[in-house]
Amino acid sequence: MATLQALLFDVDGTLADTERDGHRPAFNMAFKAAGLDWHWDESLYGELLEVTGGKERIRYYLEKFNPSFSKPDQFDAFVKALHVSKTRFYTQLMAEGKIPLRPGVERLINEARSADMRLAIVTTTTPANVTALLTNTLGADSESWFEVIAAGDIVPAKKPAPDIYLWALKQMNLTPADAIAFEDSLNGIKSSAAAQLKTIITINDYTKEEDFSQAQLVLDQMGDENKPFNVLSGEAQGHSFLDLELVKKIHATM
Ligand code: XBP
Ligand code: MG
Repeated sequence: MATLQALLFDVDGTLADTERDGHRPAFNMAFKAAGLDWHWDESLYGELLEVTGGKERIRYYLEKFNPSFSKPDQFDAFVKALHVSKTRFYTQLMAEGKIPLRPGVERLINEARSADMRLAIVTTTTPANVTALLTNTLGADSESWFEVIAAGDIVPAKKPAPDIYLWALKQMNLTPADAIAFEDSLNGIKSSAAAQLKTIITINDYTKEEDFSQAQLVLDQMGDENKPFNVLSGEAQGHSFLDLELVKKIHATM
């Protein structure tokens, strides 16, 4: 059994509940600023999350939920510009500091750093969004804690394809057996599992009904000493919150 060397973190939904209160309002602000009457409410956004990537999600929305919209001639450029505007609104929202990290995230990252564990971010969101979340929650220099930030359009095939995880592992010169992934969604675990990574899931409101049968451990949150997690599947082996020792035990199970 390989020794655990690296923790690979998804961002949206895993580090923070950014989808409902960050990305969704930012999309709506961009639509309004562009003079579009589109509005993505919480329930519609849940359906749109089927597709990862903001530009891809806009296209999917038009195809499936707003097919009568007459596309402008330069449609690719139109989607790109709308998405640039959305990223601007999203990073502004993060700068306002309204979206905290989920329980236990900062504690686990700090513990992993103290133990010289290697860290990476593996996400489909735009790199500027990762910077905005990390710097406004963990501090100005926190991006440098992560050896690799695999994000956005680095690989053309976003999650659920394994490509972004495989890219990150390659950059770190690691095999899948050397690392473990942290995810919150079905698209996320499809990606990490297809990259042969063991995966710990922390669910959220958008993902709680999804199929996590490929996960080694499914929790409602990472939790803290005074805020125990609920175990939805897998073995917490006597632990009440996700610390590095439990992560190592999960990594070591067959
Ligand atoms: C989240 C995503 C992203 C964000 C939007 O994936 O699918 O597309 O919703 O970000 P993950 P962009 O959980 O893997 O981070 O608009 O920048 O694409
Ligand atoms: Mg996610």
